[in-house]
Amino acid sequence: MLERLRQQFSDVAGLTFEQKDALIMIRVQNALGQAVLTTHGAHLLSFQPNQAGAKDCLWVSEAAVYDGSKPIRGGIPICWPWFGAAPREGLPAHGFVRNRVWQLVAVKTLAKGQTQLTLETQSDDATLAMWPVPFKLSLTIEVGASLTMSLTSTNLSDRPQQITEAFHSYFAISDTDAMTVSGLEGSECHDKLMSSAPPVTQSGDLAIKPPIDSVFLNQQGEISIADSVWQRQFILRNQGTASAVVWNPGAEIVQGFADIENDAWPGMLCVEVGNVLQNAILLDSQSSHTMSMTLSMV
Ligand code: TA6
Repeated sequence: MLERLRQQFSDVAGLTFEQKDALIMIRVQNALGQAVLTTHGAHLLSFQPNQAGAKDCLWVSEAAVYDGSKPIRGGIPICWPWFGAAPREGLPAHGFVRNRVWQLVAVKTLAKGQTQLTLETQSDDATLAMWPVPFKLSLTIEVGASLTMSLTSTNLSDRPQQITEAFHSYFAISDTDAMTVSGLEGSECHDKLMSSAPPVTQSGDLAIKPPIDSVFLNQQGEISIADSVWQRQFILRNQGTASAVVWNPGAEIVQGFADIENDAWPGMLCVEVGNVLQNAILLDSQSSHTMSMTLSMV
């Protein structure tokens, strides 16, 4: 597989492949930025614009597992065709595509120097046993001074199908105390840690006080994630999404995660965008839907 990929894409500058435990890692380097992803889950693990002194935008756990048995903890996992708890017992949370090997089908250099990669996965006997819907999923990732990810879902069945989905991004941060998230104002906040509480309308910016696990429905406009210590801000510009999720487990809940060190939670913050809960997408038969996110760092 590694050799086949090296040969297939030998003409693309700045693209290298390597093995990490059971997974194939793809490293992208161009004049504008750099990134690392793996075919396991089409999971992006690292993104850094080529700015002087820039640190990685993404956090990956020191205790992450690369043996292919479970999704990697950190980076940008793709949750699909459901977000959160599975529709029935025995199925994985956040869907199954983050734990499948995707195919890298195309890589090209765009006119302004970004590298664009396309990965795909589709239904097979294993997915149909979990979710009886024929589908195709295509992800394009553009690595430049900013990062753009676009996920296109196609319903190949003969009837409408509902999906929920998210880019479950883990951002690298100085400390949760230093973080403020803006752009959620006016959205409908569901606090998953107080599931009996009615939703409230979000007012103003969100200061991060872990634990936090909140879903913001009907979110519109760009989201900014400001780090007052590292003095940087992530800007998320989204299309085809109506929901955002903010998550950090904090000191107690983190102890339930075998793949996060107990003291690592202050260094990461998940700000996810997608279509979840009542913002689910209803895909007509033989039709497609695309959600995209552009991440810039200022
Ligand atoms: O997006 C927040 C969340 O759904 C939390 O409830 C939390 O459990 C987290 O994702 C991690 O989920 P995972 O399935 O990756 O362990």
